[in-house]
Amino acid sequence: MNRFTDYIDISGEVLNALRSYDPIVALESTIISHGMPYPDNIATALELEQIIRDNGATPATIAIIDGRIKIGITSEELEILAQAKDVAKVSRRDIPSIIALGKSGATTVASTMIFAQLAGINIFATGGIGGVHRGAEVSFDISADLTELAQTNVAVVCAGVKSILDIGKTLEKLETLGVPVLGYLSEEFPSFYTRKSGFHVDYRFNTPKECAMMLKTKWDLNLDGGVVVANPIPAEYEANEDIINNAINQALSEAEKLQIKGKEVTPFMLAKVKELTGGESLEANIALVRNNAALAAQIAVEYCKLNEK
Ligand code: PSU
Ligand code: MN
Repeated sequence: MNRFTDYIDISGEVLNALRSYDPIVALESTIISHGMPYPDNIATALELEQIIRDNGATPATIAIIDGRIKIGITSEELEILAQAKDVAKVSRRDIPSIIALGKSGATTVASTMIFAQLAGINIFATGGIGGVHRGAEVSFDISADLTELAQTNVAVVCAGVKSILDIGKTLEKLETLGVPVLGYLSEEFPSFYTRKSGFHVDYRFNTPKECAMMLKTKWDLNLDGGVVVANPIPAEYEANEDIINNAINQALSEAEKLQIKGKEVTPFMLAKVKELTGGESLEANIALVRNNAALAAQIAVEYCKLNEK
């Protein structure tokens, strides 16, 4: 017997939406605990939830609190995640240990996808996904987000990947894994802080309805796995490319000097880039996740309509 429900607490708001087959958008918590400074992280998390409601869907922020999987969190739980004391970064392989030990954890793209799918949610908004790190041919550092996208049926609306990663290798790996990459109103794959990366996407999609039809088609055909919906940052919020690239290069050389390894690499790089670019990167980061939350909600609304027919 499948006992996964024994481990999950679903908030009243999300439960109501699930029961009436209303559109729902999942949100991750690593972006709160390890991706943004306090208290901007709380303000942003609350704002994202509101943007999703304003666009006609129900937000479901996902995390592990004291060994319980939370689908939809309270303001007290948000405070715990935002302060990030004793909050682990939880990817697929960390899940059973964190739960069995009764600890709290912030979910990455991979683990948020897993819990979203368990709860019956298939659209998820975030900032950027993990990918193939620069120098992966030596370090083997490739995010578990990519293998999750290959097997878990959740669409991830993001602003591409940060150039702390090797964008070309990340796209190659997604191709190998059979993960579709859609460009929303764009022929180019965005690089998080800026709209361009020099790499193209296979297909441009122009409306939330087109995206929803693509998702329905994929999953109707039992083509298991996720989809990357790449939604470039709005032009007025783009960061200065030179400032970002200088910061990334400096952060990379510091990570190498300090021999940062394993799951610490991404949080270290994110924190360093943030420190070196100050307000510039944070403002862009907040603007792009807002943009992704709105699009994800619009896709979720259209996806629900298609399934009502
Ligand atoms: N990239 C960002 N911001 C983030 C992350 C990545 O620009 O907050 C987080 C996401 O939660 C992502 C995780 O799933 O880092 C990837 O970590 P790793 O590379 O260790 O798999
Ligand atoms: Mn890694």
